[in-house]
Amino acid sequence: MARVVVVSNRVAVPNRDGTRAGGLEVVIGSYLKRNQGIWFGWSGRTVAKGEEVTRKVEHAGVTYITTDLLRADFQEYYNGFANRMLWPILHYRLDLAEFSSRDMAGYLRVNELFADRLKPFLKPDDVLWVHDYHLLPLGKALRERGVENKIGFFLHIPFPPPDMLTCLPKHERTILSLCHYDLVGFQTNNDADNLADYLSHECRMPSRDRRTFIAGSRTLRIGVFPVGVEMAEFERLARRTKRTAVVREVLNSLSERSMIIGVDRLDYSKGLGLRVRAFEQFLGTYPRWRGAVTYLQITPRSRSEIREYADMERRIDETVGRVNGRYGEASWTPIRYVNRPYSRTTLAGLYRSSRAALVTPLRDGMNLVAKEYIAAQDPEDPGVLILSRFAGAAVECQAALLVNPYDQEAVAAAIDQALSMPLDERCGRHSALVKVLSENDIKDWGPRFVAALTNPAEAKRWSRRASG
Ligand code: GDG
Repeated sequence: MARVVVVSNRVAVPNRDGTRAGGLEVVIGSYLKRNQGIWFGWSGRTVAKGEEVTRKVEHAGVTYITTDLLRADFQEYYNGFANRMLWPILHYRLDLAEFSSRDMAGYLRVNELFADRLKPFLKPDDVLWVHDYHLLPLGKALRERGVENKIGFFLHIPFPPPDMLTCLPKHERTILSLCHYDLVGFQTNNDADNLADYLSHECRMPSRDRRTFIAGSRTLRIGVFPVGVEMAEFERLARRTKRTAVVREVLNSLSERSMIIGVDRLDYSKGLGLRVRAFEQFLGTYPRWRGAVTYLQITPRSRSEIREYADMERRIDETVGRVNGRYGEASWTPIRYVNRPYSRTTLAGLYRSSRAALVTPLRDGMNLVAKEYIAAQDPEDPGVLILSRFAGAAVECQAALLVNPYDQEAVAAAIDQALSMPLDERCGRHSALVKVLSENDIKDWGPRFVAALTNPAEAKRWSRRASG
């Protein structure tokens, strides 16, 4: 078996507290735990010129290679182009995108720097697997340095239609550079179709079947590989941790009230402001639930150094305060809003203790919280998932209560429906969801992608099988 070299912006070198919040780290960590290999990326440190270090650490069969970035490079590449331009555009938020050619130059420069620093570690038969929007042009930079290995790319976040992609100034320098990969993977067929449309209509690139494109002397294949979760392991973890002191303490503090849970990084794509307003509407429209249900929203901060994130944080704080002030009582706080991260085990126990989960992103590549919530439930007495139709997870989670997150009345009605749902309907929906999600356990995700990268016939098979 060829050695797999995973490349992502951030490398999660195992830490002791286990409270890191972020889908990509969870997914890659779970792949490398079983399949070993190398994980290359940024160390998380920014340094002054001349102080950059590339380090190599071995842990449980995985080699972690991390590299420092200069402060200015990080600012332009990460805070600038990746998170103020690509992240909003790829999440259909043209209104929040801020272009600067200086940031784009920094983005391209850091991708070249990654290629320079990675190349000395590569062996001729290594298979490279690059992750996410920070590294769209890394394949091109590696090819320019003579790397002829198989290189695949997986996008964890949504990929919008060409009309939006082409709002990205000089999009050929970033989006079109995907053609230097052998395989580009997406979460859903919708995302894959959008790249096919961009290549066919915008770039007039010939294709055989909208999943295979001829780009000069190279062939680019497009596939669909929805990320999943470890279903059985997560259920076991949730069963065990429901009895731990932290989870028991939360449950005791509810005084027999039902709990609704939300868990999201603090990000505008997650639709938190609208969600809190929908909960407010729910309390207004269905007064019988006042005092009978508590909504726990766990929201670790992310990217606080970017202005839009700081503004959003303030607005959500104000909305939560308003709802609690309007409906709360001395003995009951409707919304418990916490910005600190919890351990994965505590989260699992809290999911299992919640009567419903509110997962209402405005756009999401997949959304692992939705799947983790389903995995964590007690099959004899499961809670109900309320899920945005704009999360990639909605393709598989048709048995959830699917909602339009922009429609506050509909979300409020779905909360009422979830809390009133009879046991047999809850069990029926839950077993349908478990069946679908177990067929796409995260254990198979990485091997599937790597097989498709190294064996084109596999790619076709998987893109036909993946629904949506
Ligand atoms: C990107 C895409 C795609 C959250 N809070 C805590 C915590 N988390 C964990 C969750 C979950 C992960 O972080 C979040 O994953 P999501 O999928 O919900 O969202 P993103 O971080 O935006 O992930 C997304 C994903 O990549 C994978 O491809 O699904 O669409 O945007 O696992 O449980 N973990 C801990 N403490 C917390 O407080 N330990």
